[in-house]
Amino acid sequence: MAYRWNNNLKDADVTPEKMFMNRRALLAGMAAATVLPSISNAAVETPEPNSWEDITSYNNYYEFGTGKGDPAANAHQLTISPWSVRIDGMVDNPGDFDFNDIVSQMTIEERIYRFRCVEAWSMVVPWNGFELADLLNLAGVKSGAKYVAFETLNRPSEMPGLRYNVLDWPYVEGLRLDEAMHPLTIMATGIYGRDIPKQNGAPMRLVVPWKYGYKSIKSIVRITLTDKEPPTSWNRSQPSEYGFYSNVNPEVDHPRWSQSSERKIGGGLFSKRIPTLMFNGYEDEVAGLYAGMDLEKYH
Ligand SMILES: Nc1nc2c(c(=O)[nH]1)N[C@H]1C(S)=C(S)[C@@H](COP(=O)(O)O)O[C@H]1N2
Ligand SMILES: [Mo]
Repeated sequence: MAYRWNNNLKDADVTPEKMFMNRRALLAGMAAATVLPSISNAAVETPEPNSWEDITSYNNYYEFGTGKGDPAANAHQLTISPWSVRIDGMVDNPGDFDFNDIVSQMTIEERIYRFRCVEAWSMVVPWNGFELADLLNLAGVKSGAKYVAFETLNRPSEMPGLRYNVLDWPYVEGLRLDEAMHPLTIMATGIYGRDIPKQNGAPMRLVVPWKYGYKSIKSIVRITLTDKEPPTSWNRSQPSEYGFYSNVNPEVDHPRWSQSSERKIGGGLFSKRIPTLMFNGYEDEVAGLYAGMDLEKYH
């Protein structure tokens, strides 16, 4: 990897408690920062992470119900061991990869990312995980592949929300290959140094910090390399509201509400709306992926 561990994190943002949580990753990050060219944007600071309570009790995971509290109430039913991920399509080594085997071959790091839901709320989450590029390289991406398709588990016996046709199941998402290979794109396997809770997408969920939250597909069982733009669940259900790219963009409103500001969860009654940043604050790192594209058309 050309560079790692870019999260715009300032020393002042890291409380002693959080340092304790993942000293090894933090030290690795600080060491890397001294030898690698810094690509962080000094003007953009990562705010204080949300609490464990906020992150694990206010969720979107429609396979467990559409209410914000439903995933926390219902996801305990999910069996996550054993777990395997099928990687297929345009790869050199297609097959079923055991989750524990994958993790044992990956570099697990902590990254604190801002997270922006399309519903105009946001959170700051200290993820643990590995770069998606490392997993794709393990499978060996064939030349000619242009997109990556992702699929969530579809197990009605453990996911009560699947009986409602709010989306067509299984939940699917997609990225362009260069987005998938970008070093900011991670597979999260933990939060605050603990295993990722089921309501947050155990055992492995995507995190793409410059895109609206729904791109960050949970509990992934299949990853397919393809040369065609894959379907996505939200685009299928409401094509006028949800495009393929779904980059956070304060200038392109959702048809039913403004995307120019957001409310950070956990601020209580007096929480102020804060301005939403282009590409959720990761503009320096990712704007180049979309050079020359009309971001209103390709929203
Ligand atoms: N399989 C699946 N993945 C999903 C969703 C879902 O309903 N099902 N919701 C998405 C949406 S809209 C958001 S905002 C994030 C929420 O992630 P969090 O609950 O960890 O904050 O998960 C995304 N991933
Ligand atoms: Mo969302």
